[in-house]
Amino acid sequence: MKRALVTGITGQDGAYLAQLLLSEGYHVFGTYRRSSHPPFERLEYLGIKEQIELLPMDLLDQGSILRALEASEPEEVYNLAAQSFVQVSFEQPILTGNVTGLGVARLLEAIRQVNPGIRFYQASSSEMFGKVQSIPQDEKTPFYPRSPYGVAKLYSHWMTVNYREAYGLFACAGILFNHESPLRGTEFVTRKISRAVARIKLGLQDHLELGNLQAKRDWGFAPEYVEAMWLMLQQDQPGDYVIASGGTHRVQEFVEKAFETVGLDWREYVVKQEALFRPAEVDLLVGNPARARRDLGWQPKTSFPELVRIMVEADLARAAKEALSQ
Ligand code: NDP
Ligand code: GDR
Repeated sequence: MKRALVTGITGQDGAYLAQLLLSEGYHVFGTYRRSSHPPFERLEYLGIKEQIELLPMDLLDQGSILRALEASEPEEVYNLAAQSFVQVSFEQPILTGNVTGLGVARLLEAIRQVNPGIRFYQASSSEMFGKVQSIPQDEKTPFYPRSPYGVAKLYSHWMTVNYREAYGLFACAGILFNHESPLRGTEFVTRKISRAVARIKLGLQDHLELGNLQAKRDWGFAPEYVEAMWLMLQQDQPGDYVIASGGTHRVQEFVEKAFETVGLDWREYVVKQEALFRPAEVDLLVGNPARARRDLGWQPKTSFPELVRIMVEADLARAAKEALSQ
């Protein structure tokens, strides 16, 4: 039985990746941070919590990283842990740098020490392209991050490349564009919208506050994107891959489609809130996943309208339960 350690297993991607690895017959270990409130909601939603061996670990604490590696003895490590919210990175740039940037250096050092034969996946991000230098973006596009989060991800991206080149680690960076699902955190724009649309439809909320509606993102479906992570670690050679849908849509289009799904006119409910605009914005992202298609045989399957529908329907089911409990 292959053994894998997933950091950030309590997040959106961690839950879907754990589900995939279990279906591939892995013994799955996952790390969580101590919290005053149980953080395993997503693993419970997918009904897989009991099949995962959970280990306490914080990317700020070197000892806990070493202990998680020693306890799990993994062949593969997927590093999904991060302070991942761009907006918060403007408020907490030092914490974001420490977790999302330096945290990866801590993990790479621990792998080098414990077992340099471990295959390593790093969750790099399209946010590293920031103020894009060419359209569409691929593995050769120069980076120009626009937030403390993007800068921290760029550091961890280059550390992953450097440990591959300097020490021969089998280290891969997946440069993933935005990917969404019913398990997306509620502060990210797609889930904020799908949740609000469902709650407005059922009379639980009366409006939705949003910031910049003109930014364009390349949105895909998260369960498909975690497959690409796994595929990267199954190749003969390590490498970096752009994972994207290849399409791009304005935030406003997501809003329109989501309200349309429940037969409402978005203009009656959406309120612009200046505080939700970012000090520096990423205006346009659109990826070219040709390399992943060629080398990994990976391609996106879920269209933009399907993605919106999946998310709104899942939130309608949740809102119906909420309405019943009131
Ligand atoms: P989430 O925010 O849903 O999950 C982040 C995970 O990191 C959570 O499990 C969180 O734990 C954990 N974490 C946060 N801080 C620490 C810490 N100090 N030590 C250990 N663990 C910590 O992110 P996603 O699942 O959406 O994304 C997964 C990864 O992929 C992230 O690194 C993200 O930056 C990156 N990424 C995501 C994309 C997307 O569109 N979703 C696109 C490109 C990259 P807790 O539950 O306790 O908060
Ligand atoms: P992003 O995702 O910053 O691309 O990072 P997010 O959903 O937060 O923002 C997307 C775009 O929507 C605009 N926007 C709003 N965003 C939020 N969160 N809330 C709002 O009310 C709102 N109104 C407008 C934003 O300005 C932005 O342009 C995500 C994260 O998952 C990162 O971890 C990951 O690396 C990147 O995707 C790829």
